[in-house]
Amino acid sequence: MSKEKIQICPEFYDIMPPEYRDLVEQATYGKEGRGWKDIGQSKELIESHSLCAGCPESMAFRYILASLPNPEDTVMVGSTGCTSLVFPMVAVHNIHSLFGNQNAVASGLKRALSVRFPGRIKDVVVLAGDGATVDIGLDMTLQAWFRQEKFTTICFDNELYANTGGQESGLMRKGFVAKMAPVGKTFDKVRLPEIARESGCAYVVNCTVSKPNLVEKVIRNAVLIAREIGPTYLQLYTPCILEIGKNSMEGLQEMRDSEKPGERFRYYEYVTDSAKQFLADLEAKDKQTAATAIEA
Ligand SMILES: Cc1ncc(C[n+]2csc(CCOP(=O)(O)OP(=O)(O)O)c2C)c(N)n1
Ligand code: SF4
Ligand SMILES: [Mg+2]
Repeated sequence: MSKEKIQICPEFYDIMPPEYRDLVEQATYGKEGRGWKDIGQSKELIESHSLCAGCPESMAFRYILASLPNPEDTVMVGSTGCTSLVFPMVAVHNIHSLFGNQNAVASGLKRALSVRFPGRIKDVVVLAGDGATVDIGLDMTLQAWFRQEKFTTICFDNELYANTGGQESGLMRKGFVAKMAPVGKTFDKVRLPEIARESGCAYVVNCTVSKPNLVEKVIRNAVLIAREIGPTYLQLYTPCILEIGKNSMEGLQEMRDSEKPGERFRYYEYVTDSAKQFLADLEAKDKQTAATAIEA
């Protein structure tokens, strides 16, 4: 695996924006053990992305992109929302799907890739907002899990429809008043992680993106388990600072506050027995590889 797969076509090299050239040349493709610590020297997301200044989604994007175990052979599937503004600026293959259809598109894509590239590992990762995952796309989300489609679904949960100005979503917390939901949410946040567990996901995590090493771990686990065992689901709190009235420096603290014991985003993890065994085998293999490297 190497950067060869994402080289810019020589005929177009001169006219590509310098930021894009940099993106392709500085990505950490082909590097064993890549992770969030590479972010200072590598580039998987153009800095001039179109999210609001300080939006935690940009942080989450960078951690995720840096942590994908197989970026050259990964295709991400996005959906309409703030996240879809970012996809044109990332150095990983991606497809934009009609709002809510992302898990149906990913199902077909994953199957088509296994036919088109037999014997080669191809990972598919859905990344969509809570409106796309839980409201308009809930049918597609659940049906992909029921069918045991082998890909990862990541929901950037900002607890509302941010991109259209702040409407209520199923993941909005009770009582919250948004700019375009003035009455306030009258019922509790839908417990999608629980539904994911009951719908056959092999690995489910609910957390914030405040800790890069944690994001790296859960991304790696989710992608590798989806590849070998079955569907995986990550619900990551990426607060819409604009809607909750925070400034661009306050997103991190908001996440830290929301992950305290008893809060909405305290760490939750569910792992099936077969996925646990898979992770234990993987860890043993990693230790063995490290020990062999030291000996050599
Ligand atoms: C089929 C369709 N329905 C509705 C819309 C309008 N729309 C665009 S973004 C959006 C909300 C996105 O909310 P969410 O998925 O939570 O993402 P966020 O913007 O919060 O990151 C809606 C309803 C659309 N573009 N396409
Ligand atoms: S509207 Fe909210 S979620 Fe969207 S980019 Fe701005 S701060 Fe982020
Ligand atoms: Mg949202």
